[in-house]
Amino acid sequence: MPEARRYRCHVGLGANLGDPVATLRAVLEDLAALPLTRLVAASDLYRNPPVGPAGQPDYVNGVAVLDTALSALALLDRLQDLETARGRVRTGPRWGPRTLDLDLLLYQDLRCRHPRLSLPHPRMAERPFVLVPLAELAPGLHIPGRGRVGDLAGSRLPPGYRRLGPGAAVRPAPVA
Ligand code: A4P
Ligand code: MG
Repeated sequence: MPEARRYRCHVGLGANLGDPVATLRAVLEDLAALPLTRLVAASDLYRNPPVGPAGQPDYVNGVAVLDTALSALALLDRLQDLETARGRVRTGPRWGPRTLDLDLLLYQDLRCRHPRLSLPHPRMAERPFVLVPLAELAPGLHIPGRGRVGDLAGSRLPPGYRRLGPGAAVRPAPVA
């Protein structure tokens, strides 16, 4: 039987309630255990100031690279299940605090506007908390219509950013 085609995906991880570092480390293991999916690489984790309503705790953010044979919507379902399993509550203000946020940033080079899924993630190119960890793994990656990740991220850590070290216990090799 031929092996199913695998699609390269980039997933943004964020949390600012509970123990964000422990949550993101555990979620990287959950991502590695998804069916038909391989965790290819995980960035360092970064503590950084919130974008959105003030008065919420700092976030911890990172990025994971997956190769998956799941469809984009099936992968989104799995990501939302993981958010729910970690106590994500979907009430409260837009961009308010959360125990876990998993954003599907890119699914190969798919562009889509579906009621449940926009790809590339519409705000990823403006957000240092996405670009900084993504640039660590894939500086040459192009965000369709926006540019090269390494150029968008810049060469210095933005103010208020602190690198916390690897998110995955065993760090897979960086990707091109
Ligand atoms: N949805 C559509 N496209 C996607 C996609 N590509 N990936 C839909 C994931 N979901 C997508 O998402 C709302 C709906 O978007 C979902 O039902 C899904 O079907 P959500 O996770 O419930 O809500 P959200 O995350 O609050 O919305 P949004 O607008 O995606 O917010 P962001 O852009 O994720 O921002 N500051 C720092 N420092 N670090 C952060 O991680 N995160 C946010 C949230 C705000 N400020 C932050 C951070
Ligand atoms: Mg989100």
